[in-house]
Amino acid sequence: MTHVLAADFEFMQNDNPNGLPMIRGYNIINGKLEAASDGATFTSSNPALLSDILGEFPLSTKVDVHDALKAAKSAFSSWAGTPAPTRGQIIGNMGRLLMDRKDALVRLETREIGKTLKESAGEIQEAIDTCLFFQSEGRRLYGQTVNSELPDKELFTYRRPLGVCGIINSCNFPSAVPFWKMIPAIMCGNTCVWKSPQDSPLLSFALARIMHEAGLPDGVINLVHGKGSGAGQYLVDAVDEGLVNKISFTGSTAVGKMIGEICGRNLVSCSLELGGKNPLVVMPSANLENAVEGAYWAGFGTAGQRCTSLGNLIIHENIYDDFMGLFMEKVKNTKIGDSMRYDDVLYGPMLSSKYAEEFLQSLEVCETSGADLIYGDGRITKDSAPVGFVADAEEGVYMWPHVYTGVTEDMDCFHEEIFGPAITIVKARDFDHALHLANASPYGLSSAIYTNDRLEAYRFKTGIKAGMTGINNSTTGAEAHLPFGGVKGSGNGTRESGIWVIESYSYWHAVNDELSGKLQLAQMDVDEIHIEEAEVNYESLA
Ligand code: UN1
Repeated sequence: MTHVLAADFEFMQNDNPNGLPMIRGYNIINGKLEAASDGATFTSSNPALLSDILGEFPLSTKVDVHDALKAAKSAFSSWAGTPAPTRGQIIGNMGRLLMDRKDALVRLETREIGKTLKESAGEIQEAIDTCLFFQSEGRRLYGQTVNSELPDKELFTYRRPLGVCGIINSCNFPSAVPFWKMIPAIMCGNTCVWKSPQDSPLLSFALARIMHEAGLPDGVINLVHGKGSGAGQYLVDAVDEGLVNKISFTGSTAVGKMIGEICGRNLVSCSLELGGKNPLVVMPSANLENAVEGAYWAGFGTAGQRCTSLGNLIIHENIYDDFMGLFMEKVKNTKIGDSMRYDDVLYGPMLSSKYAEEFLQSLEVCETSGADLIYGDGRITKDSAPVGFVADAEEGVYMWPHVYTGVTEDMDCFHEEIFGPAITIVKARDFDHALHLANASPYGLSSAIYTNDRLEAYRFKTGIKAGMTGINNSTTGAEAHLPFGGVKGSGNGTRESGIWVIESYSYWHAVNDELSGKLQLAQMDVDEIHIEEAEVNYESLA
């Protein structure tokens, strides 16, 4: 039970082919490094080089998750009582430490989940931006003074923390998204149990250590590793046991609905950021080169593994052939490989073998829907690789980019999210048809339109049902100080980021202070002012 600040990383014996270390990882409970109560472990491997093992981590038991919840509960009152500007100062320290260690964290993120170095750098920056934003929010966290309807009485509102927050995120944004959740949570005075994603435990372990180095008191953030069906489920089950005051989850719509049901029956608040089938519309007035760039990046950047990645590409029939000519030229020349070893790759491997398997299964939906596969061949192998592939196919889990055309609204693949490098293309007759198609999936996370017709852009912006819309931009790339989230099947209406997220981690406390020294009844003891009608003839004015 060593304190997290008193120990360096523990290196393990390994056969990693790239000479990179293997780490013994721990849960962090009440500031102490802890193994699983039954000693069970799991490993994390590099999806670009599966024989490179990053570390061994506790497969947390129910006892471990409950220990973490107890630690969060006992740290709560002292943390909630810490002045908000001091909490903000610790968050600012976290941002500065992340800046100092950015290069190492970027390489680690790329090694663990296969994102390109450029994208990992963008993501660590998003975590830094979040810290810098909320550092000064600690000096605001405003309430209001409100006038009373009675004399000698004052009204106030205060933001109060909710208590113990269960944080569950997915490994596709393993640094920005947990920071989107935990930074506002702790800024508001809550404490957290963070169930780290199964496929990015080393990055979570490094980030949680940095949070402690920044001056975070023990027990304010407790890290538990493990599987969604293990530690994640134990954390959600604890809502039924009255041990959790808030769940914040980013992941699939199916799991989100299950969490929403459990929280709902316990009247516990939950933030749910779920799937998307994000539409991008291209209209005839668009700058086609720009639209091709945006659609290509939205579809295949991050190997299509963002919640905001392009799903349905909706192209007006008058420019369909021109657009597709330019678009397919780019798709066919996509550079794919391990960004640690090759420069300028658009995307790397899938996040992990699990994501690769699930992606291949979801491609079957496109096949059985009857969509036309015009490009792509599943997993990249020695014998089947696109021209731009620059890695050794056997070493990692790489996928072809996939393009399906002839997709219509009645097909399952029009409605289902495909988490990976595959887009479904739909032809639109006119603007109204394009808008109808953009609204026709069960999701409503992100959306985009390329047009140079201002009225069309306006009608899209007002007619689309989505949490986010890009005009002449891709579906991805939300900034850290705008509200992030969706409607319909993409979430329960809560938002991450910016000032809006504060609503999700605090409740409003209305306080009245009666200074008159007597009982004054609201609504009943209020002075009534009567209308005194004058003898004036307004009709005579004109
Ligand atoms: C996610 O995929 O869960 O807007 C988050 C974007 C990123 C965040 C994505 N800033 O694409």
